[in-house]
Amino acid sequence: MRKTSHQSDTTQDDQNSVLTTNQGLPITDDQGSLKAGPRGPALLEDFHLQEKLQHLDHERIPERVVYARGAGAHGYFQVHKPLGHICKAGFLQSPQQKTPVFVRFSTMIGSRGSPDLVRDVRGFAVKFYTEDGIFDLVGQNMPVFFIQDAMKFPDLVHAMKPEPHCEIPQASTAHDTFWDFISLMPESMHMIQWLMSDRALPRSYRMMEGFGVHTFRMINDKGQATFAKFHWKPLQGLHSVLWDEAVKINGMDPDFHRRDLFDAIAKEHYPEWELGLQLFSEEDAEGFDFDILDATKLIPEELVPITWVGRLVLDRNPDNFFAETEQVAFHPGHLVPGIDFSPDPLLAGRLFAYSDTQVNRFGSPNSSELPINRPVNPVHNNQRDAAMRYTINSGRVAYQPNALGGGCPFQARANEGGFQSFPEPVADVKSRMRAPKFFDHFSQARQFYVSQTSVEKNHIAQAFQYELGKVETLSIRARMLGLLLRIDEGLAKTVGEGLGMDPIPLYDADVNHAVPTVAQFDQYMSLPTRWDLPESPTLSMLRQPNPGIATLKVAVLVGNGFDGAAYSALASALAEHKAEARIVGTHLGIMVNNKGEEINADYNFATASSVLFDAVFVPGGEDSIRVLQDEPRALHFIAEAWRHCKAVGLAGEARALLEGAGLLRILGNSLPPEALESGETVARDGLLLGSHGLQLSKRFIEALQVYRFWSRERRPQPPV
Ligand code: HDE
Repeated sequence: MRKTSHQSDTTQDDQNSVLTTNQGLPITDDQGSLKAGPRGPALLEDFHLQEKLQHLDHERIPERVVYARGAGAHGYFQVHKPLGHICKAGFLQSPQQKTPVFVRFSTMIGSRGSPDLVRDVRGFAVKFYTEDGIFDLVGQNMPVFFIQDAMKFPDLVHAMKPEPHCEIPQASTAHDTFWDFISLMPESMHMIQWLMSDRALPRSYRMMEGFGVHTFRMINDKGQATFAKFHWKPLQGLHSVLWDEAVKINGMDPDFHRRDLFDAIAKEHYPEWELGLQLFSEEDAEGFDFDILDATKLIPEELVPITWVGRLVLDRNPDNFFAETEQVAFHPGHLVPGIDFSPDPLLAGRLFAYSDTQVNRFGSPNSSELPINRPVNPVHNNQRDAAMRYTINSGRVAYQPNALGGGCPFQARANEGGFQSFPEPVADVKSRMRAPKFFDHFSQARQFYVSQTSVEKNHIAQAFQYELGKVETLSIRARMLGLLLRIDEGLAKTVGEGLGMDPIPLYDADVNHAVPTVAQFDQYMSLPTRWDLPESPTLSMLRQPNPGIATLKVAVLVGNGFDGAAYSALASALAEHKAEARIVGTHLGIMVNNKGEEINADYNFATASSVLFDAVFVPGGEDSIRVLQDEPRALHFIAEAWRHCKAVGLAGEARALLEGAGLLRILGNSLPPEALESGETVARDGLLLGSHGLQLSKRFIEALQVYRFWSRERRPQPPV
């Protein structure tokens, strides 16, 4: 694989490195400033102190106005089969070719230091360093967006960000200005369904889908165009956490997603995604009920199936967060020959905004020269100068046409790899109107909702109850309930119950709350909901198959004297499936098992919590269980894992913990008494009991594969 240019810029101090100033002057004392005597005033001539302080004073650049919080990784992309018949892009032609990539995942709403597990859409931006230049696919983990037209983007962002008078709340949509805007913006209803779903709380960046959102065009060698929508499917499975977990993870480990990505790559569990394309023609597009230029709509897979065309692998962590993840600059307008835009009016605005925002972030149009942003192929043009120019262009010619420079650099012909915009015919009257199909704001929102399992529907309703419950202005809540009525009556009612309000159809709601403009807006600007759209199972996360348990983390709770055999059986079964056992001990350092063997604890009960793990297992061992029975944090750990519907394995004597964890009361009737006495493996709703190490581990792996046991949500819960 050809190295990307930024790899050659990495420097590392070795053991012989001597501390120098930025001018290369070796420094003898870096511990104190230069003073007139030990107690004397500091001297102005201390250039070393000045240089250090000045550098620190300028170490921050403006964070991204949106998508500021993120994490990135290097990797490569490989196509499965040549795609020349659809797209002539060079990097899509040879399965042998590995194209280097840098990927940055992010949240949209929070600032750079905000926690990872906030309810939000996640950015999924991929920079391909192709031989024909940079291609940026700047997408997200939801296939639709809040708005249809770039004109509304600044309004959306202002409404969504912390309120300007008090800068509250950080990284949350649960406040009045956001819902005020949304309740007056029926086109956002589809995205809002996604945002209230568990998709907005991914378990890991590695376990979420990605979408290019807009319609793009692919062009083959003959100049023929096909419309395309981009999809990324994670091979690690598609998982989310519950809201209750998310809130707690933000406290226990605000870097949960960032750490998870970094650790997985460091352990060589390289995350992978399949790249998929939904390909369709102009005629297909005309037949759809929705407009393919409307970013608030998706194309159901039942209508246009996905063709899986390649594989993305992330296999290298950045060496330096700032130089790579913070300075990477994406732009949807970075294209290569073979890929072009559609005239989506949201995308059009993006084509201006990204280069503009980067001048703000870097203070210069030269950010394309930063190592992480440089293409791997050479750059030749007549652009010169500006702040932080690194390239030293020799010669006196910086214009075109020229004879003094021999005419260089030459324009490339299309058949020599030159980019040519797709010659789309354009002839219409200038106006700010939208095309008619843009006005169906509710049908796909409903289709998304009805395609969810009942568990997912519940979570959506709970999310609305929380978000709207945080809204203080009653008329905003009422307007939102009115809009929800147009998606699903049951949803509107359930949300209303939580708010103590009856949903009222929008016009009445508006009359009641005296917001007449909304009634006008709604009446004239939206088409009625199509109640008959069929379910689309791929819109539901839980209806998708679970590929395996690789990289899932199991907490193993132990005190000294724990059953070494039960632990070893589980640890090796997990390792066989590339999942991990992590020891949570009554203390850090060495824990001793019932055979006198020693094992290092990864966490103690102060540093670990069940929300950081995918499942919990407790080996038996009388001494260990006696201690754990008296450790409220261990009992809470088990009860909470149960409450979050995770697999819970209690080996041998560990079944005694059922009572302290409050589970015996809940399960009493469904567990035959002999199950508690005998060593036979018993499995109930993801609770595994037994004394036979191998048998129990096998059942535990099966439970981990199921991942969550949602029926528990309908049962009484232990008090945690
Ligand atoms: Fe962005 N967006 N965006 N956006 N966006 C930015 O660019 C913008 C939109 C997305 O990891 C900014 O360099 C406008 C849709 C991601 O560095 C800014 C509009 C989608 C990232 C900007 C949109 C995205 C950004 C802020 C509507 C999903 C982070 C910093 C017209 C397909 C990329 C920056 C990274 C970042 C503008 C809409 C995704 C301000 C004007 C739709 C993943 O330029």
